[in-house]
Amino acid sequence: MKPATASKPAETNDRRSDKNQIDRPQSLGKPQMKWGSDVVAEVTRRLDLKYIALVPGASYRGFHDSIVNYLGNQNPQMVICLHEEHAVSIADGYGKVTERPMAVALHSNVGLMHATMPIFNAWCDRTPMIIFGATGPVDAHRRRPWIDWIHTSKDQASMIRNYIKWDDQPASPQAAVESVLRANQIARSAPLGPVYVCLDVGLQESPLTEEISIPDPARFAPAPSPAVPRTSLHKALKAIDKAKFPLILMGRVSRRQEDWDRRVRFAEMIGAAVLTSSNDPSAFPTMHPLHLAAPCLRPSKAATALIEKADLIISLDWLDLGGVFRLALGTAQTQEPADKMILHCSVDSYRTNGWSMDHQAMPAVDIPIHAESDQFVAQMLDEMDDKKTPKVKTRPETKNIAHWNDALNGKSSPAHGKIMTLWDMAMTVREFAKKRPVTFARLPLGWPGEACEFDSPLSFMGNDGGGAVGTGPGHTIGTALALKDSGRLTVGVIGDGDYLMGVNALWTASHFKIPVMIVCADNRSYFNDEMHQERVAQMRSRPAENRWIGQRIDDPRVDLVAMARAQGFDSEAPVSTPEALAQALKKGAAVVARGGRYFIDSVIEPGYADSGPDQRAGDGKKK
Ligand SMILES: Cc1ncc(C[n+]2csc(CCOP(=O)(O)OP(=O)(O)O)c2C)c(N)n1
Ligand SMILES: [Mg+2]
Repeated sequence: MKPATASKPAETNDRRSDKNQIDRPQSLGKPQMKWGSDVVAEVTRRLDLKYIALVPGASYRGFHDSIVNYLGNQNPQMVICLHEEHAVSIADGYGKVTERPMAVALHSNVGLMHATMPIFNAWCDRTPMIIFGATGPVDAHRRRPWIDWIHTSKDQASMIRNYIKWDDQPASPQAAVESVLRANQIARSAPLGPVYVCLDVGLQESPLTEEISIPDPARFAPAPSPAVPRTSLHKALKAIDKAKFPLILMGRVSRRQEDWDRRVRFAEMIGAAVLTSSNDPSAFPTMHPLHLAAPCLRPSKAATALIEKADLIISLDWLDLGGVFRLALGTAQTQEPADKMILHCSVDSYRTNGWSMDHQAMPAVDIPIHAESDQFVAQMLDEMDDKKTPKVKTRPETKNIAHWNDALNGKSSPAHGKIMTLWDMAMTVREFAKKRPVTFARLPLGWPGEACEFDSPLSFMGNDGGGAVGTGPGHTIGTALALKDSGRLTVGVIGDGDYLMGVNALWTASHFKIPVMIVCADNRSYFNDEMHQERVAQMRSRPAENRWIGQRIDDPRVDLVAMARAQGFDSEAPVSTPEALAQALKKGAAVVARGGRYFIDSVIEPGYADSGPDQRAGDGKKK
């Protein structure tokens, strides 16, 4: 936005009230492509990247000028952030919803250093993202004294190369065209992920000496996902026919409604039980009669029983298949693989490297499928349609198992009249979300799977793939940006530690008038780690009552509401009972429906819903 002047306040306010009129440049005339950075901006526009999240910096002042004064700050539009960590987290939240990259611009080495953690997180999330960085001038002769020298690093991408799919530092405007087109192609090829293009100041700030032609990006588009060989489809069909109790582990799948519908049809046609992960975005209707145990990350008792019973496991890119078998079946990792027929569908090995262990333990697999899960499901349905397989197959074994929701037996009502536990809070939120289309951008540690009533691929966007505290606010705002015209209510439920680490992401939501609600599970503690300290103390026969030291965030108590209000959010006093939380949620929904932003400080007893350590605290041993 142009700074307000005393003579024209009304005009400034009017401009600000139209969300498409935020931060509009003036007096552009008819901009011509004249500088190196204009070429990069032009290719970015043709790739239809709507936003570029950034914290400014002189290393990319040429590119910055090109976005404002050459592109008119539209397609992409700058999304200004108060920390590089938020810029990347917002792009991650946006990319998870849309499965399309958002652009990010990071200042030289120092901005990139601030951004490393959420870039790792985006890598683990398999989120597409095009990150522009800057350095130089690489030509030392052109460097300004001091500042240009400290902000020039050789091989800057080496800071993040282990957790991005590709990087480049083009040396000419012509090379930059190819570089950005390739960045787009790689980021959008499965498995999706972040890429980095570092722009030399010399390249950005040099005038063009010849006309640069920019080809049609459609001819540099990513190829469709690889198809499943027919022999593998036939093997899968045979295994399904033979199985008495097939179980589908629905892991990383697409956000598309038609893929969701196909997954439901597939499970129904083969009569398989279904499990989903509480860490990944929603993959299957959790209230469906075949979704037999509540979503979980570490297998719960009910999930373990299903895994034990299954004679065929169909893993749709389940995040940690080997780990799940180890936990549920007590098997030793590779040496003693699960004694079941296992089909595993994933393209993950296309991007696995030797630095990051996020590929997880290696499971033994009888029918490996090197394709994306939804491609596999679509081809399986085609095969079954061709064979005229009956539409719905009910297996007696599946029919006789109680649904997780029935098994709650009234436990879903929160206790009234006293300070909430996380369970009470979760049940109150579940009740609230039943009445409207809600997208949970995030859910906090220890959140019970029993509160996860999901009926759409956009019900839940999954948690931080990299276990990265501080990304919750940014993810929530990026999700809300992607969904702002969808009619869905975006809610980020996050821990107080996560909130406080990423809190100044909230300002960006206010500046861009992004409708969103943030609800903080405020236990005044890094509680997850209290559980770890308790466990260590117990293992060492030391006093577990000291577990809170170095973990509690309550002396002084941080005014979470004030921190939200200071950045333009509406909020009221903290709530600590289910009744007050229900009221606050209703009020917040009304504020957000009017295009506003609402924050709720939901005070809870320290503790998790199962009164045990969260998934991250586990030692992997079978209990
Ligand atoms: C960047 C980062 N720092 C530290 C940790 C270790 N850690 C894991 S969970 C956690 C506590 C998070 O606190 P909060 O969001 O309040 O959730 P709670 O544990 O209270 O449920 C911490 C510090 C981490 N995962 N990431
Ligand atoms: Mg906490």
